[in-house]
Amino acid sequence: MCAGQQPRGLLPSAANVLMSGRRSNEGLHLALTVIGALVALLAFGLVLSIAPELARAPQATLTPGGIPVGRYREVPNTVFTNHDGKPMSLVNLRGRPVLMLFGYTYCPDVCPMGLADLRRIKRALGDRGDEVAFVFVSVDPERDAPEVLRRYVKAFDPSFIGFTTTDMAALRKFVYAFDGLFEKQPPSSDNPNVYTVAHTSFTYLLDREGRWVMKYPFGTPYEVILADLQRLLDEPVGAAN
Ligand SMILES: [Cu+2]
Repeated sequence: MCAGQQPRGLLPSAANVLMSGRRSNEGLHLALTVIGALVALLAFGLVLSIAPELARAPQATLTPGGIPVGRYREVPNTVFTNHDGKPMSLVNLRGRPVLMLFGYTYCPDVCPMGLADLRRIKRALGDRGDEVAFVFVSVDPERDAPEVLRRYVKAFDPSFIGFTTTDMAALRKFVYAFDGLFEKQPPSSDNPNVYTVAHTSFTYLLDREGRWVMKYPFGTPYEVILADLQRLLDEPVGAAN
């Protein structure tokens, strides 16, 4: 189950709603609808509050729909284990814009939909698709071993990259740096391996220099992200300095 971005203080109560709603599908759906509405309101409010800044920013030509971040935020150089079991960080992807998602391979809904959109974007880019790095960062390292991640991300596209780490503190720091959250939910049965992880469902766009440029709420049409990405690809290297 995937909750959207919530202010930090709200997540535990949202998680409680989800947990108590698990007894009946109706309650669950209501909870998800309420969370969806909150996310939409929050995203709309953020867009409104940032709009004047967007008009002055160098990336003002980016398509409305995403939320500009401003390219000044520090992005941690956290070293993950990639889908091949090798150390890798965002630093290794410099030179290419990055589209990134947080999620987990057992996710029933949001992650498969988000990755399917990344595949649409990759295909729409044609040959230029290879100039972009598509990264899926696991928030469920317990189950998402590199081999599991590899099978999962490669099923969407052979070029997709999976990141995982057993260092939970480092993972939290990384996700928090993107204003993200994740929270493992209690198992729904006696089997401790059957559980969901509530997590932020934004798609993140980084430029060639590894600077965080935009974030897109879940459900943003992939064409919006594609258009921003194409503009980034057309930027001369170092243009946004
Ligand atoms: Cu998910």
